[in-house]
Amino acid sequence: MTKTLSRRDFLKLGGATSAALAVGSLLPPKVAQAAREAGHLNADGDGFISSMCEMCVWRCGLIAKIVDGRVVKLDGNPDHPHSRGNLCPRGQSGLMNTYDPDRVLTPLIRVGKRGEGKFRKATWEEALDLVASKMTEIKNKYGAEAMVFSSTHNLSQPLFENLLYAFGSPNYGTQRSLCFNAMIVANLMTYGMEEPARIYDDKLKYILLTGRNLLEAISTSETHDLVMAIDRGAKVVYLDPRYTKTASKATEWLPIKPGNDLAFHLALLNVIIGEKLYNRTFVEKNTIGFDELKKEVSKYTPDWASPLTGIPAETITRIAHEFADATPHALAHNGWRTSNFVNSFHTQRAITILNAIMGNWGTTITTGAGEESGALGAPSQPPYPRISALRLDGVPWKYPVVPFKIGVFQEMRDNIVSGDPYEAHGWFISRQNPVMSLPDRGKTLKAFEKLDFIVTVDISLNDTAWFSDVVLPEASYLERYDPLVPIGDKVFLRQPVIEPQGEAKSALWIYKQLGERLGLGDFFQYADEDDYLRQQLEPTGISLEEIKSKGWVELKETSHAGESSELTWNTPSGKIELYSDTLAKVGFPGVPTWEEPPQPAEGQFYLLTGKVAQSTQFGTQNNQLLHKYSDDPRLWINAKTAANLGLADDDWVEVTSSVGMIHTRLQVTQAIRPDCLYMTPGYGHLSKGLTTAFGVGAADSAVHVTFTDPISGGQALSQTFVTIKKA
Ligand SMILES: Nc1nc2c(c(=O)[nH]1)N[C@H]1C(S)=C(S)[C@@H](COP(=O)(O)OP(=O)(O)OC[C@H]3O[C@@H](n4cnc5c(=O)[nH]c(N)nc54)[C@H](O)[C@@H]3O)O[C@H]1N2
Ligand SMILES: Nc1nc2c(c(=O)[nH]1)N[C@H]1C(S)=C(S)[C@@H](COP(=O)(O)OP(=O)(O)OC[C@H]3O[C@@H](n4cnc5c(=O)[nH]c(N)nc54)[C@H](O)[C@@H]3O)O[C@H]1N2
Ligand code: SF4
Ligand SMILES: [Mo]
Repeated sequence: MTKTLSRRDFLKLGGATSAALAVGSLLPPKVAQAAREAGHLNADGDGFISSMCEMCVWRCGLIAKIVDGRVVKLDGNPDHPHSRGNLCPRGQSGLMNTYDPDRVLTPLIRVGKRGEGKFRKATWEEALDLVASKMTEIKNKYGAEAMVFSSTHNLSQPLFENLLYAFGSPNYGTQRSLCFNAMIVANLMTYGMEEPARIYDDKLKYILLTGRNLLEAISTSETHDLVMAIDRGAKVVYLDPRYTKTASKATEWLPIKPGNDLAFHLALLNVIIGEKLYNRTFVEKNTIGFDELKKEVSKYTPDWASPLTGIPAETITRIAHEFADATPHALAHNGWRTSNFVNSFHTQRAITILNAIMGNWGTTITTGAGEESGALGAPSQPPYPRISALRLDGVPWKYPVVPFKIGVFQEMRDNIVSGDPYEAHGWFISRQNPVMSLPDRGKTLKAFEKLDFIVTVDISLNDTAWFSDVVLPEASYLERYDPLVPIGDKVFLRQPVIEPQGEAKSALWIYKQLGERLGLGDFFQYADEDDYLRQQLEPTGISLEEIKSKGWVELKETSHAGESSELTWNTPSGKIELYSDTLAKVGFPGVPTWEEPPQPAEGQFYLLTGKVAQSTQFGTQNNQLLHKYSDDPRLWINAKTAANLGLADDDWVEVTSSVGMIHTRLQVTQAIRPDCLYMTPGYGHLSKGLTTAFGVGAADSAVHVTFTDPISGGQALSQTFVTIKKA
């Protein structure tokens, strides 16, 4: 089974790694030299270096403690707004991703059959030449569109995107349609911005969380803000078919029937508008389409919503009143991975509109302090080639309101399998594990079979790399520079805190090398990482040395453009669009409208998924520190349901959907609705290159059916219905 690593082994391992580096002296000790110059390390090579976490997309600021050239501890950077001095358990354990004995530290070229896991080590020269020649061959024979690209949000993504747009392919898949397309597209249609509402107002009195499990699906600063709000006595109403850790801290847990959050929020709008509890002055001045909204929601009374949601009508009415009473310090939170059903876009619009009509702009909703690159420079480059080929994911020909840069990743595979409207021949994947993260794993592997060439950039032999032809090893986040990150009036730097192990390289280096080999060198006009960062800093007047020494700097001049008392929004009307003409013009309802979600047939159950605090998605289960604190994942089942089916705790069961079957053990619990089952995602790996995680648990992706919300393009994961029986 899985092997565990004692603290002594762990220390030995770090020692062995640094010894190997010293003996091999493959690389000059650039990091140590830079760190010494910046004053981080003393003459013995010990000290503290500030950088950024990459154990999830929140990217907290970290401070790494270095002893003898090894990271021995990671703490939160108090100056970074995402960490405020804290790292979550994954962030603190991040050093073990870097020191994982399963790291891929040289380029690999497949020698066995796909999926057999037989690779040989190769030099960078050979691997990059091979990737460039395969990509060129595909482009010459079938056109650039025959190469599919996909990656998940990360700091080197601009370089990856540069490569694919310069190459000329329209086919780009991101994690967003697997994650929060419903939230983003709803906010874009309403406010013209992606995410205007988060918990940050320190006067918040009332928080409505629709499946946002912030105490387990952690974003350090926002999780902290929620905890502080609870501590101050804020009321938290939490909707989730499961009793999660967040439910346990909420004032009120509403175990809503999956897929019916839309009915709940439409009924809140019905009460708030019907009883004129909204902010009339704000609505008149800043919104359009109120009459259309009012007419539509007049149908959706609490009595109507009650049987759909399983929540008493009086409770819905009371919550509407409480929400209105707490305004402007009330927040209806959008949630993140909110693509649960094909009606999730409307659910998100209803939530977003609930905030809008209370007029609490500037309190619970805001222009935000996201990562924006406006203040920074960039290397110059020529314009991208024009692309005329259709996108395989159906944007915009099937999904007219989904932005290009977001896409509908999960829908590409059908077109790859059918070869319609054209055949794809290659797939380039970076920092992503689509074999696990896309629903219907069988379909993903079938799409892979159709392709001549698959290349993956990763730090380990993840399940996707396992099925690839070439694997390119990126240096881990503790070993590399990435492009700078501006947040508000500060700029943060990810910098190496140790030397890259083995032959691992930064994405800045990898994509430049590939660009040059593909004849696209003009899109990568920087000599090396330092030069790239200097060009980014150029307009700010800040020196590279200054930012390296502290890990972040304050921008000398912050642009206050756009801060005026007149509120405007980046929508076609310049107002908050309660009714959206953009939606109506392409045949979708202009206001949130009830769409009945599909329901399980007799004998079937909703299969729910959801994050756990000690792992991130599909990439940290092999981390030996985190693994040690994880229970073996089991399938949650309600105690009554289990009794009815004659099943008991720890029984092995067979779980079957229309696309697959898995075996797993049962956890009998009261913490879930009787019509639902729940599985922890991220287990049941196919890659034997993940020696800690392999053999643990089962993969929900193997049974998830692909359903896509027709408006936002978000996948609808809770819409998978399964049967179970004793195995
Ligand atoms: N520890 C940890 N933290 C993370 C991540 C991680 O992997 N691990 N990932 C990060 C990322 S990328 C994301 S997107 C966020 C996700 O953050 P969240 O969206 O908060 O997390 P999830 O756990 O995906 O889903 C939340 C809940 O939705 C419930 N749910 C399922 N169907 C329905 C439904 O129909 N209605 C309602 N009301 N609830 C439903 C599930 O039971 C689950 O508890 O977390 C981020 N933070
Ligand atoms: N069943 C199920 N499916 C889901 C979800 C769910 O809850 N359940 N959640 C959905 C959500 S919210 C999201 S955001 C997506 C996420 O889906 P993905 O984006 O595919 O998943 P990740 O696990 O974030 O992918 C991480 C990969 O990046 C690699 N990696 C880690 N660090 C580095 C690095 O520094 N460089 C490189 N090159 N690679 C690195 C890891 O080894 C791993 O292989 O999944 C979605 N799919
Ligand atoms: S929330 Fe945790 S894993 Fe994510 S960046 Fe912050 S410390 Fe790292
Ligand atoms: Mo996500």
